[in-house]
Amino acid sequence: MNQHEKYLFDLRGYIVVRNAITTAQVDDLSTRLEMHRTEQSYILGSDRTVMNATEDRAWTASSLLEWGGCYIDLLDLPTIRPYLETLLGRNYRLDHDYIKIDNAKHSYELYLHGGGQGAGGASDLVGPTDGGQCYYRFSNGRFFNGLVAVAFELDTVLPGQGGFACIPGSHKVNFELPSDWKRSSTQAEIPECVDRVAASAGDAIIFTEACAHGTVPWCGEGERRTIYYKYCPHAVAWSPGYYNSDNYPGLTESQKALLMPPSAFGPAPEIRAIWEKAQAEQQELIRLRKAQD
Ligand SMILES: O=C(O)CCC(=O)C(=O)O
Repeated sequence: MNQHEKYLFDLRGYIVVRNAITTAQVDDLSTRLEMHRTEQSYILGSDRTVMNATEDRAWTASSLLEWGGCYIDLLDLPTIRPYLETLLGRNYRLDHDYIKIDNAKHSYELYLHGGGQGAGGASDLVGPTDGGQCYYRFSNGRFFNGLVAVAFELDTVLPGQGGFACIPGSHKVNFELPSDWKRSSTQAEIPECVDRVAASAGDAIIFTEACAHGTVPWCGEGERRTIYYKYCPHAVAWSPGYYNSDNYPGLTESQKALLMPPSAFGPAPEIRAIWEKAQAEQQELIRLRKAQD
């Protein structure tokens, strides 16, 4: 992450990384998405607040990682890793992943959520407790973020069509977002202080969840398909469900480390051993339950 990018991220709460994924990677991600989506789908994967069936192995929920190919590669991409290391420190983890599709059929109002230091207010989608999970600060020469989102664009989003929006600088604000600015059902209603971010297929928008953000109501002809991989410092958890790296064969050690459940100790070998024991016990429980049926 170069000096200009650090400056812009600190100033605005987001940056756009151009060509973060190649055309071949966009094609692979796109092909796998089209294989899995249905007429109705506009969100795929999971924010991991919804568990699958109860017989699932160890606390797991749907994940785009099940689709394999470049969905696995996105986990630890060389073009993105240096940004995550700078913004989160060395020990960070993937907390959740999903895809959102904006088109004429599935267009949303802009709902600005997040906001540093609890600025989203008590009713905020991501800050209903104290807002502490949406933290952002820079001190002792480094960034601290409670959640960093990487939004990979599979389609080009031109100015005026829709896409990612945020109030630049709101990750550092000390006042609650005025309630009449929270929701805009049309583009015309969007307050002037909101940045609407155009991007090309293959670009990644990296933003801190502490920046008040949302999606511009879609006015384009085609659609916008965006993949979100969201990362936390190791001791932080947003989702109640954790990944189980056993579900995704062939992962590298560093990919496995990124899927470790949260703890203050990061993916240390002794912590991994505890998690492996928990998984094994869960497997045993599933086996015993099946034997009883
Ligand atoms: O990229 C967007 O449309 C905004 C996504 C969003 O609101 C979120 O990730 O919480």
